[in-house]
Amino acid sequence: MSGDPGRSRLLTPTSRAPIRNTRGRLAGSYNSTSGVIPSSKTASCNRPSNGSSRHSAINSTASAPATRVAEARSLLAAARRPVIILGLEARDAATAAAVRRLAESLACPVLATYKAMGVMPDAHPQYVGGFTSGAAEYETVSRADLILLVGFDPVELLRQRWRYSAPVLDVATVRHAVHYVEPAVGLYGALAPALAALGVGARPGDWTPDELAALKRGMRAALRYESRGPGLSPQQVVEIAAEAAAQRPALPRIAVDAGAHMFSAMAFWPCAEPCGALISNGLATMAFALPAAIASALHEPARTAIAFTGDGGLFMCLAELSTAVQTAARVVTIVFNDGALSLIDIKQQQRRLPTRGVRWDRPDFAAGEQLRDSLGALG
Ligand SMILES: Cc1ncc(C[n+]2csc(CCOP(=O)(O)OP(=O)(O)O)c2C)c(N)n1
Ligand SMILES: [Mg+2]
Repeated sequence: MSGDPGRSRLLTPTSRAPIRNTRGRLAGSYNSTSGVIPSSKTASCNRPSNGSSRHSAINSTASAPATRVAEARSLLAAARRPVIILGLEARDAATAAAVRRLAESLACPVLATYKAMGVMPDAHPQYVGGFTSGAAEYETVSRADLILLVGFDPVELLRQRWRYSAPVLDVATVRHAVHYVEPAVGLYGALAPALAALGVGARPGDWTPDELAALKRGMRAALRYESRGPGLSPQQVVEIAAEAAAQRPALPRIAVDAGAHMFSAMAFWPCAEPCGALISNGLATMAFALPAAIASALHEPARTAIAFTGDGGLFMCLAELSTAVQTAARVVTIVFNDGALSLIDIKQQQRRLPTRGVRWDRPDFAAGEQLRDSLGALG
């Protein structure tokens, strides 16, 4: 995985086993949330060059009224087992720092939606895992007596019943018109000052470090996926890539496509900073990862970007390999080449439908010398 600038790399894991990671939970999916749950704002990632953020427009909005803050504080003070769930609005640097301070004062577990991954680094002992409106996080969230949503935009999740009875404190830039849950208290406006205000007098509750570590281990175990055939499992591919990436001076940013491979990429890539993983969650379009990785590489030319993509997603935007070469973008493309639209294949099987239109003969992308050489990429 040498980061030879100007040469894009195309890597194909050798797995012949189709990806069947149905234990990973479905997040928002194409056609299922779009148009149903409107997103009022889309937060942007920080510009690393000067630390400022396009998100500042949101953070310059007025703070929540003092009476609301007092209500929120007393809700928090009464809680012994709060849990923090981060959403996409929390990705700017000021909010990420404020989240960390508050979470550490409370010594509570923190979960994050896909787009918010890295706001609390994966390696932090209080970060237990992803929140995808699925089963993996249930063990943690169901133990909470207060759920603190921070910058949580409902566009990211599938529309389904909210499973928890604990009161919700919603700290967001705006009150989202359609939500999964009616909050007990909502603080709407600038996030970082609201979090700082909540932190005044905040103390650790009843969670213990051992309990948090066990919950984190349990969540990772629930997302494990062993290879069932010859070759590497999707999880191994991601872990091998992460090991190689750890040798780089700066951890590459990843961009992840829609599909079954997404579950392993998001669960097993060590995300260390806000926007360290780019994903089209919510609308969840295919063919996102490669162009997003190119954009990342052009934005930060010294930093490698990795596109994790399915073969279906890569086929949709194959010409972008040429863009990567011609713009000298430092991009590594890792294709989960299973010869299928696996996520849809799985859904057909779950509904006992005949397999139709979702499988094809696997091409050998990396050994496809004519394609590779004609693009000027490395295999
Ligand atoms: C533009 C677009 N069309 C259709 C879909 C629905 N969809 C979601 S995942 C998927 C299959 C993706 O296949 P592939 O890229 O090979 O990834 P895999 O599931 O095999 O890992 C499809 C068709 C979508 N998300 N976006
Ligand atoms: Mg596929």
